[in-house]
Amino acid sequence: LTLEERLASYVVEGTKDGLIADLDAALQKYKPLDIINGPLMKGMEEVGRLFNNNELIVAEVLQSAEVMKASVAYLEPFMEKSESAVKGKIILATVKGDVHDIGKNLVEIILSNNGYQIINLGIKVPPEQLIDAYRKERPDAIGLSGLLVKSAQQMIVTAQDLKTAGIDVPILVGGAALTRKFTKTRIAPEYDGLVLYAKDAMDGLDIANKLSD
Ligand code: B1M
Repeated sequence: LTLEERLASYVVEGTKDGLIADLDAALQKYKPLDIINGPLMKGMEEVGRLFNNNELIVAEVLQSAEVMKASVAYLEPFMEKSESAVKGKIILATVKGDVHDIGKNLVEIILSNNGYQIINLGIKVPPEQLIDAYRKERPDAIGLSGLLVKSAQQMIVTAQDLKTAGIDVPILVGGAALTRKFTKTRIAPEYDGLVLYAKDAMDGLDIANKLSD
């Protein structure tokens, strides 16, 4: 197997034997984020495909998630960091009913490495908790992540609840079940402030930077 194929296979197999040595080798060739978005994501996509075909069980997918998390944690110190002053404060959460947090945590790393103060509320966050956190923290934006089809619906409910609470800071949304179109036609009309779709963590950073300018 090539280095890239081996990196994907650690995720698919859910094993860490040899992982760090190969991540070190990859760092000689690629930027940390390109390793994540390239071979490691490719492995995750394969995990999703196998899981969908009932060829993997949840316990196995969890092991794959562990490998992904360990890889991101190992690569994080090698990522570029801007020395800039704080550009803004952002609350991040995976919406109610959804436990997927790898993508959200990647967004946290990218934003905090680039001058944002992040309040990460974790997973399965109901609107009430977001509203409380908003009132306590007064963030410049709220970031919502969700990977399940039902999470896209939950984002609509969350936007409605935030609006009812009088909140209108920009909302950044992302995750596999969402699209730009869904964001524009289904979530944005339910909210008074901006609702912006990010296709990945770097896109999220670009949007945050545009907002803070
Ligand atoms: Co789940 N799962 N899972 N899972 N899981 C999916 C999402 C699924 C597509 C797999 C499949 O069937 N093919 C499917 C969803 C089906 C659907 O609704 N359409 C699914 C399912 C069904 C489930 C369960 C219901 C399974 C079960 O119990 N029967 C269950 C759900 C439990 C719940 O949430 N209530 C479940 C559980 C799990 C595990 C716990 C085992 C594990 C998660 C571990 C964890 O996160 N700590 C897991 C995993 C790992 C996956 C897959 C395989 C990989 C997800 C991932 O981490 N990707 C996933 C299939 C797939 O996506 N290929 C799948 C890597 C990550 C970096 O990408 O999160 O997409 P992602 O983030 C991207 C972008 O989306 C974006 O940026 C990131 C890239 O830079 N992004 C944002 C995300 N959030 C953003 C926020 C932003 C901006 C960008 O701004 C705020």
